[in-house]
Amino acid sequence: MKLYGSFGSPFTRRVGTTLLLYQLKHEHVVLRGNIPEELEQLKKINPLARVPALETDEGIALVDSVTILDYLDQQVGADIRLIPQKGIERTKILNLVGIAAGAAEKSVSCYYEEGINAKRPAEKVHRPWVDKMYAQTKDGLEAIEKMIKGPWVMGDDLTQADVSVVCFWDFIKTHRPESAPTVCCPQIEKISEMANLRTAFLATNPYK
Ligand SMILES: N[C@@H](CCC(=O)N[C@@H](CS)C(=O)NCC(=O)O)C(=O)O
Repeated sequence: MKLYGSFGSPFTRRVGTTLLLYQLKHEHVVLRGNIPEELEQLKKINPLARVPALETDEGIALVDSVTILDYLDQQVGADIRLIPQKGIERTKILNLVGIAAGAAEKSVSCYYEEGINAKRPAEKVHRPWVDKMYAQTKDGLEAIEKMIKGPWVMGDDLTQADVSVVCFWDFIKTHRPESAPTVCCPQIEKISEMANLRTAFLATNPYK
């Protein structure tokens, strides 16, 4: 298997961390969309030219981290997979991961709107829209904060909820400007600290 993308992308990082937790043999190919030659290479694998992308051993190119994680879950046993195959716990994890991914998507959009990585000239930024996205990220994360059972997101066991929330939180915390409303999530922060002591998270952590 080949994973394309850099761990600066929280969506790529959650796939990379899952691959390591599952101990699945793979190659990591760092592709950055802001480098023209790397973007061309990426387009051959993902028509959307986004990361992550995963090339399976059968030669199938998978795009979107949700699809990739679903594929990885099918490569390991029921006792290892981070999202159960069926049942209400599966639904709860997917729901929580969906909220976290939504919060992260809004944060990534803000990252492209303003700051040193902005794709838009400062005078063309539409302030109300950007502020709404900062609020969506905050509200999504603070909703998750209330859902945390402890010590991990869903209780005693580490699940995909932890992998995704930690990868998204670390990105959001790092890139959120001081001018944006503060996000208060002490429990998520604690889980991030706990997770980042583990090899699979540490190896993919671009901020260490
Ligand atoms: N829903 C996608 C989101 C992927 C995504 O937004 N990737 C960003 C980097 S974090 C990207 O490649 N953006 C470049 C672009 O959209 O042109 C997933 O879960 O994989």
